[in-house]
Amino acid sequence: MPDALPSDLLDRLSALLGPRGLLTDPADIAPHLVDWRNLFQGSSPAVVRPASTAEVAGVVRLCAEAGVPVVPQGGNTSMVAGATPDESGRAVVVALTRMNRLRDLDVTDMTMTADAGLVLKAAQDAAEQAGALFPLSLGAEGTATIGGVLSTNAGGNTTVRYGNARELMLGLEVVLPDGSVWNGLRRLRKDNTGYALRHLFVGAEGTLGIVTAAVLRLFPRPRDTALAFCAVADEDAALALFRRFRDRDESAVRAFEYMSGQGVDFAVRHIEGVTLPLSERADHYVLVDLASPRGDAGLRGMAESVLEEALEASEVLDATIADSDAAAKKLWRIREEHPEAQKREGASVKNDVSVPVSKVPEMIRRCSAALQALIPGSRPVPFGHIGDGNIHMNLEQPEGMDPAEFLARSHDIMDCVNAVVRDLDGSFSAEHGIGRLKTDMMAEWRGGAELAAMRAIKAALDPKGLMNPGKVLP
Ligand code: FAD
Ligand code: 2HG
Ligand code: ZN
Repeated sequence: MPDALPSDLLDRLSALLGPRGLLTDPADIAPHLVDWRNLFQGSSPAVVRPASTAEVAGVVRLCAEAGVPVVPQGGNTSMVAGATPDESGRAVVVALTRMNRLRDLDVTDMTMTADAGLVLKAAQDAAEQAGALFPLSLGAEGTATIGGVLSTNAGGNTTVRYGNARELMLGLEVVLPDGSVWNGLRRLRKDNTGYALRHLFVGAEGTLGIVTAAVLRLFPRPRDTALAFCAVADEDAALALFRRFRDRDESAVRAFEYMSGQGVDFAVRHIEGVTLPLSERADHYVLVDLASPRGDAGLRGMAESVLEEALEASEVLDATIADSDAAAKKLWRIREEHPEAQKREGASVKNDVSVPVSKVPEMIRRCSAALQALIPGSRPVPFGHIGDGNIHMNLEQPEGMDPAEFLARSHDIMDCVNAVVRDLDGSFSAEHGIGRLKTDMMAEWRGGAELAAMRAIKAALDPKGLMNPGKVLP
């Protein structure tokens, strides 16, 4: 429906971007209008695909002049429909994926400067080719972009060691809502010069401007690694094992992931090539990923010795340590395929929550019981980043239930989990953000002075409210 745009805007966008930079055919636009979870179907007359910062600035300026909203989009893997336009058909989607250059990489500064549309995996590969490490790692890394992971402040598997995306960023280049360009691509470790503007845009989910490039931190590459897949007695045992490894050598714990028996069952059932690596099924598992830049760190020996202690303490029931890179990848797939396996099993509701690490076992147990009481036969699938206190407290529909009937209970399910999480001083969104899905929770959780300050920031930078409207703020 191109006539949803003011007359001549399309012509001006076309003149600015050329044929490769502007999509108006509904078939070409369609994949950009629906979120990864198929929760929201948006509408838009055009998707623009700028190839440079100047082109992004030009698009934003033209749209601002015409009063047309813009929706930044990277790999479109948002779990909360943050990159999906609304149904009005008024917004233009700005897809950043043609901006995928690595601008610079410096192993003395240990930084790289990348376009926002560079895919996360490509950034990891570039760092590795230079003999370094860009540590951010998540299941969507083959599709998610640098602009997307920064705009959601993505966490993922290595937060426990390296921090969230925010901690991995030193500088940004941003096109502001009026079309002006802020070049903050400074690669400085020390720079106390007023408000840390760059941090405003991290986690803003595209509501304050469009990130066009970023300076990212690099780390020494691992020279010794070890990966163990363990069956553990219960949630407390999972946490106790985390503490054992952390006490032995905190710097070596690159990832520490919890999985329930239910989640692993789904992965084995639905994902080709995924098998249970232990002789007996268990109700609780963890994946322990150790890495050190020291070639002589002896991590396999360390893993064996810690696991031995934990076996004696009856925390660990059984364990296997990968004996090759291929075996390690296979073990990681059991964890990484959890979202896809859950999708294939049927309808599910996600609860990306966090609590203080010490409260994780209680949170999982209380939420699981409350959810099963709420919807008899439903199947809790808690999994994720236990070392960060961030569990995906997901719920799979009862077998045989109509998926639509189950999804109609989504808000009850989220409320049920959130009540426990609130009681334990946690957060209703640990790493996926707010997007469109969770805006109605903001007033209750972040109301008062906090939400008022957020609104003031939004109004100052985007007075016309054209930058990803309807996201984050209620
Ligand atoms: P998109 O989905 O395109 O956009 C996400 C948000 O950022 C939207 O609000 C969008 O408007 C905005 N945005 C995108 N690019 C820009 C830009 N250049 N400038 C300004 N705003 C922009 N998240 C985690 O934190 N941890 C995980 O472990 C994790 N695992 C995942 C596994 C799977 C299988 C999937 C599908 C998703 C997972 N996610 C995870 C969700 C997630 O947020 C990301 O995959 C990633 O951060 C989004 O990147 P993207 O490029 O796809 O962004
Ligand atoms: C992960 O950790 C992602 O795999 C997705 O954050 C979690 O599917 C989910 O709920
Ligand atoms: Zn996650």
